[in-house]
Amino acid sequence: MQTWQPVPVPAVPGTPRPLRLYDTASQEIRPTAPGRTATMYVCGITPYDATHLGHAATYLAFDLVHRLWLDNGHEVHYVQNVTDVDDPLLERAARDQSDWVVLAMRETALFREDMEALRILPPRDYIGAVEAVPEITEVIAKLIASGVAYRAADDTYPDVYYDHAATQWFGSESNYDEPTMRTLFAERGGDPDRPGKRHPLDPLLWRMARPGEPSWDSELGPGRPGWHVECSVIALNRLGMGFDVQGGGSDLIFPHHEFSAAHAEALTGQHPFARHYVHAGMIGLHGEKMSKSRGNLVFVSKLRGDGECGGVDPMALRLALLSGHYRTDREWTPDVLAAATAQLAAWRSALTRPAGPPATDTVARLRTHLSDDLDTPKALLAVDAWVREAGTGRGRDADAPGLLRAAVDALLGIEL
Ligand code: 5CA
Ligand code: ZN
Repeated sequence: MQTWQPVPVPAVPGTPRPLRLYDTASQEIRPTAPGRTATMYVCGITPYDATHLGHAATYLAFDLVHRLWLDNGHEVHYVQNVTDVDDPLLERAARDQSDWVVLAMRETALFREDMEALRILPPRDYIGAVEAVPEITEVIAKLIASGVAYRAADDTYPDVYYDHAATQWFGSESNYDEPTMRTLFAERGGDPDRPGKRHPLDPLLWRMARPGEPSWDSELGPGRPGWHVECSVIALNRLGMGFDVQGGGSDLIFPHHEFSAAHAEALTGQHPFARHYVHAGMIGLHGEKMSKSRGNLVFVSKLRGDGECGGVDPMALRLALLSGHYRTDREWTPDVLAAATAQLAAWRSALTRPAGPPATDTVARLRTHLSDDLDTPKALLAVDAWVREAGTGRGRDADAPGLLRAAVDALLGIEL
């Protein structure tokens, strides 16, 4: 799939700091340890509605990972998928009597625009499930051949399922116990009660064609892929086993990331699939997780286009979403945006001065906080402190505004 346009990332003088991130599997903050090329897979959208602030917050968190690795001199091989065929997309298209392909293309195009407006660096590989069907079916056939996948006992629709307990590593990503897994499996797209499965937790790999549903011919028979195997295969075929970061929102911890890892581990006999599993907290509105199914959404595109003054500045949106820590579930309110808008104006005004207080320490603090599990609240306070001092007019360092501008651009992605 076509990806989106990058923005330039300025080099920042001074000493970079290696990035440490919380890993859901080991439940601790650990250093990331990429080779020359850092590798990251982040789960992409299911394009049946526009990008909301929850999506934006999650992609923004991984954009900071990307930027900190760049600051450390790594190249970054970033892969993201688009779940451009799945039940929620087909259901929405049916509800609106629209073509699911057109719906997916439209919402993906809007997502690209939103990502560009927010200055989120694009993935190198942006891959749709549909274009990946041949590589996915190849893997499913191998899983069947090795005995870890099976056909449901159903003469009409012998769908393919994965034996959830096929490897000794199952559960090591989420650390959830079985009752929790069962609850989440039922809530998040699983089919625990499907007759013909060997175990309620076994996830779908290949759904045989039903009347009126899109399907692809393959050695498995006509059908379409399940959700977890899609990400498993797209990541594995581009990044290999043991890539640096698998990312997404915390609603993907189970079953999605557990099974994405499990499929790849069963296929290769190697562990781990990813060296860090990194999860962003949920953005809520009116006390509930912002979600397409609940409909309590604030759209990035709507905010950009809104208002008498020609819409919200995407940099204010970016700052607003960075004002909370990425792992914290947090509420979106108009106050969060108002505070960020004022903060952005203060930062910009301070930088219009020809000189300011020395910024070397501020940049070092920015790096220290961001490399410590992306502590954006502290990073923003460091910039605030410089801006306050600049406001006194006593600073005489003519290089300081330029240095700070470059650091805020490169590390926080905010153009001042
Ligand atoms: N296509 C799958 C992943 S393969 C999917 O989950 N798509 S999605 O459109 O539902 O979500 C896209 C990303 O946004 C996921 O990482 C998800 O965890 C994240 N996300 C969804 N809602 C929120 C929210 N309210 N707050 C933060 N992140 C969210
Ligand atoms: Zn995914």
